[in-house]
Amino acid sequence: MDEQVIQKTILSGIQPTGQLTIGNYIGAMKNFVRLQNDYETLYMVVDLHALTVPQDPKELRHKTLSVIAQYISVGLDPEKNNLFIQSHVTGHTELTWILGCLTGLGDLNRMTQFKDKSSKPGANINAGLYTYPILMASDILLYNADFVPVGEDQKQHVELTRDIAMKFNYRYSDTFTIPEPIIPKSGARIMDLQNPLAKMSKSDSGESGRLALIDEPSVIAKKIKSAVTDSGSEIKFSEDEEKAGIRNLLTIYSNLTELSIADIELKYKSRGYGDFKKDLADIVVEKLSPIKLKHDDLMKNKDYLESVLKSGAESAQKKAWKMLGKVYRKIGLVQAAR
Ligand code: ATP
Ligand code: LTN
Repeated sequence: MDEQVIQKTILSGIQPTGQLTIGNYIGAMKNFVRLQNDYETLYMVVDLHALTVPQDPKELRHKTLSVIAQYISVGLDPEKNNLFIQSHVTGHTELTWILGCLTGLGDLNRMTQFKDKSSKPGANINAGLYTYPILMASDILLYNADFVPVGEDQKQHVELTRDIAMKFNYRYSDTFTIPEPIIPKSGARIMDLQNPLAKMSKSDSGESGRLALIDEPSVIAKKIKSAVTDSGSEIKFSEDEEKAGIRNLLTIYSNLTELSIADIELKYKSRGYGDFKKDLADIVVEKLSPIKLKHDDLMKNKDYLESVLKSGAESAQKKAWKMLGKVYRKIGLVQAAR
């Protein structure tokens, strides 16, 4: 008899809140690509999460498709991965309600992302921003994901997901898999090029602080050239606060070339920031140009993107219904006659 190999499940999502940055790539997407061959993988565009900040409807539609195109452009094979849009699958918001009834306000109050986003001047502090982590927990638990590749800033949300899952399992018997985050050792928090003490973010960073995967090569070169460093000149990785700029650039360099920091330091031993930045710009352009070309091409082929999304959502929906049915039964909702 053939032995059936049960693959573990990987799941992650990215918000269509702007153009994907090199931070999203190094912190999360590089791992999405690396893991695609050995696991059952589900990668979503979390459009419902994006609604926690005001969105222009037309732009949101465009950005959502653009993220799917960028998933494929960085190397995710639609034949091997379930690529889909969160709102295409029924179950995420239903489970959010159920898990919300198990989540303490104290837990939500501890979430640093909520504290950061709601303390920004002029922030639109809505209930969605507050309950955001419960929707994320539903995304993960609905598919019994074993591993969740994310950047450092999402670690706390995955921890909350684990707590919610354990609470449910304890109260209603074993139901959910307890997920674990997969966070890269280097590059889990790429910083803003203009303010290297803040995270590079696709919606919060200014234009010159972030490198978009689909930036034009000339724009990339300009942004790297004007990246904030310090008055020193030595290319050296240091934890000192004033060295945050060069430390960030070294991290990007190392992640795109797979050279160790020590090797890069050696290579630039007697050279200055100018030389280093010029080389880094070439490296980033070489890495991102094919991604941009492929993305631009895919965006002209909406029929193809729609076919990818259709099959991704169909297979995700089957899993979601199954899990939601199980949860409904366990908590005592009467099964609907069909
Ligand atoms: P927003 O600015 O809208 O909050 P974002 O740029 O922070 O968005 P998300 O969609 O929230 O990006 O994150 C997608 C994935 O990319 C998550 O796994 C997140 O941890 C990771 N990520 C985001 N920014 C960075 C960064 N600067 N460095 C490393 N990983 C990052
Ligand atoms: N909150 C995440 C995006 C996200 C996510 C998920 C990540 C929503 N649902 C499920 C992993 C698994 C963020 O990066 N801001």
